Amino acid sequence: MANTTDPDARTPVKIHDQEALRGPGGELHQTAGGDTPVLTTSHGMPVADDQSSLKIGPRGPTLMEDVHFRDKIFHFDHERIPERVVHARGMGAHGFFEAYESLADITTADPFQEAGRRTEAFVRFSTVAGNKGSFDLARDVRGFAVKLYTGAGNWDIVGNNIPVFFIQDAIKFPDLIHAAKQEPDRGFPQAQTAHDNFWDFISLTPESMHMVMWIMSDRAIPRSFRFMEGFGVHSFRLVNADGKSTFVKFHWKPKLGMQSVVWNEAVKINGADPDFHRRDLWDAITKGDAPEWELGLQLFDESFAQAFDFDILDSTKIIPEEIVPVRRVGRLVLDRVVDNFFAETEQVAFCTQNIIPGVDFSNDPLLQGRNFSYLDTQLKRLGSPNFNEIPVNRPRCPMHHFQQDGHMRMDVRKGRANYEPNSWKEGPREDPKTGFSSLRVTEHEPDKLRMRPESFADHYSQARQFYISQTPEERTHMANALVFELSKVERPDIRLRMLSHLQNVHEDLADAVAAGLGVRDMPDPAPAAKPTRTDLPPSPALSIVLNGPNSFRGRKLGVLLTDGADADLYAALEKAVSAEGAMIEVIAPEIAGVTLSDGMLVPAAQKIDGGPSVLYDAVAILTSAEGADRLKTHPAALDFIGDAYAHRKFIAWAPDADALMTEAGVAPPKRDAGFVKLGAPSDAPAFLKTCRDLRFWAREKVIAAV
Ligand code: HDD
Repeated sequence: MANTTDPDARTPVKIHDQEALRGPGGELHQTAGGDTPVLTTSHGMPVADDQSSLKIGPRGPTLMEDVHFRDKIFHFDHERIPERVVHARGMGAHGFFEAYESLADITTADPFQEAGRRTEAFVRFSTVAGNKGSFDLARDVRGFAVKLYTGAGNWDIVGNNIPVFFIQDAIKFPDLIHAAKQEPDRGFPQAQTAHDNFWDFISLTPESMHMVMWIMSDRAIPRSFRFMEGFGVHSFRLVNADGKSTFVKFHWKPKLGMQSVVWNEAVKINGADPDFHRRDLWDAITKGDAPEWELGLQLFDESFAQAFDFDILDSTKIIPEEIVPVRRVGRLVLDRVVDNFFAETEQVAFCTQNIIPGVDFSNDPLLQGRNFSYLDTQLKRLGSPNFNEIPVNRPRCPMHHFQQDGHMRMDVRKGRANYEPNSWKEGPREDPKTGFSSLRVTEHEPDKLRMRPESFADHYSQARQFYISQTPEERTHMANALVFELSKVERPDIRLRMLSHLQNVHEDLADAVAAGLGVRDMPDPAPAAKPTRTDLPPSPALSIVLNGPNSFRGRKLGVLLTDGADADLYAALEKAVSAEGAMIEVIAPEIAGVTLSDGMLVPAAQKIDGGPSVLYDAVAILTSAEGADRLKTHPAALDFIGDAYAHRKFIAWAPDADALMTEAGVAPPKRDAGFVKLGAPSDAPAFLKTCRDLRFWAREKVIAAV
């Protein structure tokens, strides 16, 4: 029997009879009264007092003997583990993959053996360059790492939201990442590539030009993890029961369609809500709006690989969807948030080398290098070769092997034999029928050497193809992004070197960037290993704007409300938003909310200073005339409207908000077709319909791109 502390009364209470506290399995449940468990040390010893350390007298020195104090501080001192060397900032969620059809003719991979088969999944999204505590809206690639807990072991598809990569060979990865992250002498800039070292490396690495087009496009500033594509990047192989191999590229297609923010918005979101993407995923899942992606496969054979214009082993190239269509074979649903961020999102360990029977690697030199790096990094990060025993990493299928011991071993294996073969008739045996065997491939490479194949030499043609596949607005955003980034570069020679590459990509882009940088004498084009092909047609699948969702579903309307606002209008908006499957959030002068014209109190989600319009996909200004008058001198209210206009958002407004709108700089000549006047409640559904276009891009012709 021991004493413990009642957390409310802070008076010692007696633990009940220990026998009565045993659960069905014989385990001990210590309680501090009712269902409240007793605080214990990490060794399970009940704690009587957690408020003060043990001292000689109330003002005397602390004693070494205070084992509770030492246990607590010891554990705290060791709370941090090394953050990921890249992709440090991320957000994970649980869910499942469900196959639409059997792909047994193509692969023996477990998730695809029958229509409707569900495979448990964990996904972690991330940025690449920033540290763990950096902001979400960095201009950066997003990681899209999927772990499928299949019946034949864990299969990790460790991809990004961009289908190509900066470099062709993994040996250049440390150089790329060193150049992209903070400069080593000063330790900044954080979470951005807008600095000399990055552009120095890039401008000396022509193979990165295709990827540069993608990261300078709106793909690098997604509105939400829910609205972005994912890609496995490399060519992999699927292998069927006859040992026949088919090449495959993996795509994740968001059911909600693609959407990005504009750069000026991204910069402001980072200030208003640095956790914008994390919160968005958390909110959507906890509200029951589980995001979904369809798994798409681009399948092709050896003869296509031979005939294709580019090398399918080169990760700086895509295969346009117009050439090899994407076959949608299943859906990924994320329907459960993590219980504990560290235990799951932080400790999840993705490894490209985690494949299963029916899947195999290609010779892509980037993939081959990754297959070493991921295992190695998990040992450093998680500290033990037993990281597979952490719940989030643990395969859901049975595991039988002779690996043993090591730090933090959890499994207690029984038996005498820990080797194979053995005469004890103990332990598992290999199975040629169901076990993984590498595809038998005849390699035709006679020489051991360090070199890139000639077939990897075209660095500009697909970069150009990406650029010409964008809408005019998207092309302008790319030029602006390059101007922004290169304007942060201190050395003029680096800026000029980039311009020399851009000329090989597209003259219009080079001219726009030169103009934006104020460069008067265009440098000569960079010497190219292969001339840029101008015959590659645009690929509409590469544009975000051309692949919009035609729905406002999953998006968020921000409604600026004041006391006295028209209750019928607000009710109609609420109804229209819910009919569209979207979300609504009220922003008000005070967080307690507003009293509408009918006397109803509507609580606010944000006080206006903390809820700028950058946090919403579209906005409505529903003020009373007095409310409008009051907000006319409120800078956050004026910014709310002015920014929504500048960021090409759809704006609904009640007639009583007229004067406030004018004060915010959007007087009638500026009220283009992106504005919808809510004259009557019946106008609300029409406004939501308008919002399906997500942005009013025509405004970009009137005001400079942001
Ligand atoms: Fe990587 C993490 C994606 C090239 C080495 N990578 C990491 C993550 C993603 C990617 C999504 C985060 C996983 C998570 O959420 O835990 N990486 C890619 C893609 C690449 C790529 C799509 C190119 C196609 N990576 C790449 C190369 C190397 C690495 C060439 C090294 C040779 N990547 C790592 C790493 C990381 C990592 C150091 C850091 C943390 C981790 O692995 O678990 O091993």
